[in-house]
Amino acid sequence: MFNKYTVLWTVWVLLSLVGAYQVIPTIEDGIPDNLNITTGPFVKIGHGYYYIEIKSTKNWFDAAESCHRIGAHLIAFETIEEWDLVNQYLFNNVIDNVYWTSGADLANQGKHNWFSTGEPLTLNIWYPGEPNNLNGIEHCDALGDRRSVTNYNVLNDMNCESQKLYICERLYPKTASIVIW
Ligand SMILES: [Ca+2]
Ligand SMILES: [Ca+2]
Repeated sequence: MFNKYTVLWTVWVLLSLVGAYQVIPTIEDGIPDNLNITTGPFVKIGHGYYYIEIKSTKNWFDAAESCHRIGAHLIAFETIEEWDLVNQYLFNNVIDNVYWTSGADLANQGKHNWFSTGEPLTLNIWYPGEPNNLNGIEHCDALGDRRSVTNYNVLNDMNCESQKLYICERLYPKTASIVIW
């Protein structure tokens, strides 16, 4: 009999607790501005976090592996806003060279996708006449080679084996929090 009341009392306490507090888990994109978290070596540009290698040149495959080693991928430009913001950042900081992106047509010749996301490269960010697969050996897409003042940089398919700098992009951080109400 005692055990029965103990069980009932325990259930009541648990129900009271559940009734008194609403526990609301939430997951949001990004990091709240009031949290002082160091995201280095990644720099925040717009909503994205990027690592720009400005010293060590590598072939495209090696560059991709280097990004993976720091929990990132070669950059993919999903929107023209991202393209503009990153290029403005490079321009403002006088980071002026040629950088591997994740763009490539290694899977299907002539069809350039962002290798890091699998999505097709649909933005009009190519230099006129590119991608041209020059000499039949250009399958990896590099950003750079500023050729006009209005367009900071351009995209060009190049030989994947050539040594270039590169830009990695970290998948958006998420903030998990629990609200107890
Ligand atoms: Ca991106
Ligand atoms: Ca080319």
